[in-house]
Parts: sequence; C-alpha cells; structure tokens
Amino acid sequence: MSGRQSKRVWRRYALLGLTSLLLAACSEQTLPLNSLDPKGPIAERIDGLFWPVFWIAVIVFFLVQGALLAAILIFRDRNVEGQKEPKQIHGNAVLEVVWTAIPTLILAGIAVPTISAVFDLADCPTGAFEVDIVGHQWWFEYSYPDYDITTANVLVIPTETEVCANMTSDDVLHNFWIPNLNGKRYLVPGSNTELRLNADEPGEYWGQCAEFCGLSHAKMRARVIALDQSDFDLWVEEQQEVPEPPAEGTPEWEGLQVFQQAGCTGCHVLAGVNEPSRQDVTVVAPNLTHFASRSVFAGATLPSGFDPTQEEREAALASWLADPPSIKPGSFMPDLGLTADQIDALIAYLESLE
Ligand code: HEC
Ligand SMILES: [Cu+2]
Repeated sequence: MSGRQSKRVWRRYALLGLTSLLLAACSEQTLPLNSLDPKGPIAERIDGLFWPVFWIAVIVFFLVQGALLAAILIFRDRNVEGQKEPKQIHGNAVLEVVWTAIPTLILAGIAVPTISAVFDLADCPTGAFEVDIVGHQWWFEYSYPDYDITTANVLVIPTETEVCANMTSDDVLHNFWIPNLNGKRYLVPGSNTELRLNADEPGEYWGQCAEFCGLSHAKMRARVIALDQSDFDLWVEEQQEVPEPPAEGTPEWEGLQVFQQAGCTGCHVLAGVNEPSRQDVTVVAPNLTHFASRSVFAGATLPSGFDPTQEEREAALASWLADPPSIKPGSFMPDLGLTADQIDALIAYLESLE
C-alpha cells in the first residue's frame, strides 16, 4: 500500500470510529450513568445549576474566540506598502479593569446559587427515610435500621420520599454515585457521610462506585430501584419474612445441603439457616436471605445487559459459583471447587429465595 492509500484507509477507520462513538452516545439504553438526566428533585437542583453555567460558558467562549478571530483578521499583515502598526493597547488601565471586572461579576453571580445548593444538599433533612450503606470490596451493603432488613447490590427506596443514606466503609474509600438521583459522595472507613436520594418515578437507576478501591473497582456497581409506596411496603414485608426451608428431597433442598456443607455459611448470612438475629453478625459477604428478589448480584454486575432472561441469570450465577475471582478479580469469595451438580443444586436453592 502506498503511503497515500494507507493514509486514506486510516482516515476512514478514524471516521468510522468517531461515527460509532457518536451513535453510541445517542442511545439512551447504553447510557445508564447519565448525570444530565435528572429523575428527582435533588438531581434536578444540580441540573438546574449545570445548564445556566454551561450556557454562560458557551457565550463567553464565542465572545472571546470571536474577538480573537476579529483581531487576527482585521489587524493581519496585508503585505501592502505603508500599512500602519495597529494601536497598541498593552497596559491600558480602563480595559484591564473592565476585563477583570466582568469575569469577577460572572463568577460571583454563579457562586450564589452554587453555594446555596451545595449547603442545601450537604445534609439530610430531619425526618428523612433512613437507610445505611456500607461499602465493601467490591459490593454495597444496604440495611434499613427501622425494619431489620439487610440486603446488597440493589437498594430499594420508596418514590417521592426524602431518603437519607448514612454511609461508611468497611475497608477502603468508596464512593456511591447514582447519577440520575444525586452527585457522588464518599464512603469513608471509620467515619459517616450522608447522601440524599429522592426519585420522582418508580424505576431502576444505575450507579457505580466512583472512587478507585482496588482490583475490582470497575465491577463495583449499584442499582437503585424506586417503588411506589404500596409496592415498597409489600417489598418490606417480603424482606422481613424468614424463608421456609425447602421440602426434603427437592432440588432446592439438595441446594440447602450443599450450602451448609460447602462452607457458604462461614461468610454468608441466610435467615433461618445460620443466623438468629441479622444484626449480630459481622458482615463479610452479601446477605442471601432474599437473594432471588434482587435483579443483580456480584456488585450489580451480573447478569449483564439490560433485560436478562432467567436463563441468562442462571448461567451468570453458575459462572459466579464456579469461580468468583475469574469474574471479579481479587474477589473475597474464593473458588470453592464446586461440582456441576452442586452448582445446579445451589442455583435451584438460591433462586427459590424470593
Ligand atoms: C470466604 C467467604 C465466602 C464464602 C465461603 C462464600 N462466599 Fe459467596 N460471597 C462472598 C463475598 C465476599 C461475596 C461478594 C463478592 C463481590 O461481589 O465482590 C460473595 C457473593 C456471593 C453471591 C452473590 C450475592 C450478591 O447478592 O451479590 C452469591 C450468590 C454467593 N456468594 C453464594 C455463595 C455460595 C453458594 C457459597 C458456598 C458454596 C459461598 N458464596 C461461599 C464470600 C464468600
Ligand atoms: Cu469501591
């Protein structure tokens, strides 16, 4: 290939890459982490700051670049005899004052609503609905102090309700970020931070740990599911139930046997199996009491995609149980050397835990 041809091919690839990037940006479905798509009053407040500042920046950009272009064109060297040097304005006190004062005024103008929003959003209002969030490498644990519920990965909240998340970390710094609902906030070991969440509509809001926290940081995601108050109350009731033990001889029962024999109970709490009170246990792994009620697991990374089928979910669970660290590097759930039969039985059992 001649140099010219290869250049042309290269250009074509670059164009293709750029186009696909642009097209990818157009699809809502592939953009679950979009902070320009507020779904509640807190996110709207932040969005309401972003757009005015953005448009002021756009206007400033065009004014400054326009002035620059005009100066370049008007005062360019025309290569004609006798062209006079333009008037020199360096050190002109009036101009200096004016172009210092204008940005100062703009910044001061932006600062007023910004600072007021920062303070308004910093702390939870009194009487908010309380949830506790604990960051673990690499999953989020959620508990509801008023309801004695502990769950993981999927945070269920009621709609049109001020939710106050009291957050801390069990190991390193994490950061909880649900862009549709609010900005980010750190989870700090040994300290508490608060994050306000409020969703207008029932729906699923995606999130991500936003602070590098070790090997599987990228696979530490979060999901918030907002439910109407009545659906939320139902969910609470279901979560508070202790699951019935499966009938002897069923595949679910086989799974429970494996669960007890393979050491799962050394790390996982499952109400009715290994735990008298859910609050006394030091948490090292997600509570599995209502595992099947959660749409995603393993740090909200499995099953992947937007509308996984039950088969895809079970396949993902099988691959997780077979070798967790191959799915999430560094995972604190080890490869337990389970056989295919044991995995099938465990899936039957875990998927019955609604
Ligand atoms: C040494 C502790 C340990 C043992 C033993 C263990 N796990 Fe885990 N397990 C974990 C940890 C930690 C996670 C979270 C991993 C992550 O998401 O990074 C986890 C995650 C899971 C999940 C996903 C839960 C969710 O909601 O994200 C399932 C299901 C699971 N384990 C099942 C089992 C089963 C079944 C066994 C027994 C065969 C078992 N585990 C044994 C520590 C353990
Ligand atoms: Cu993290």
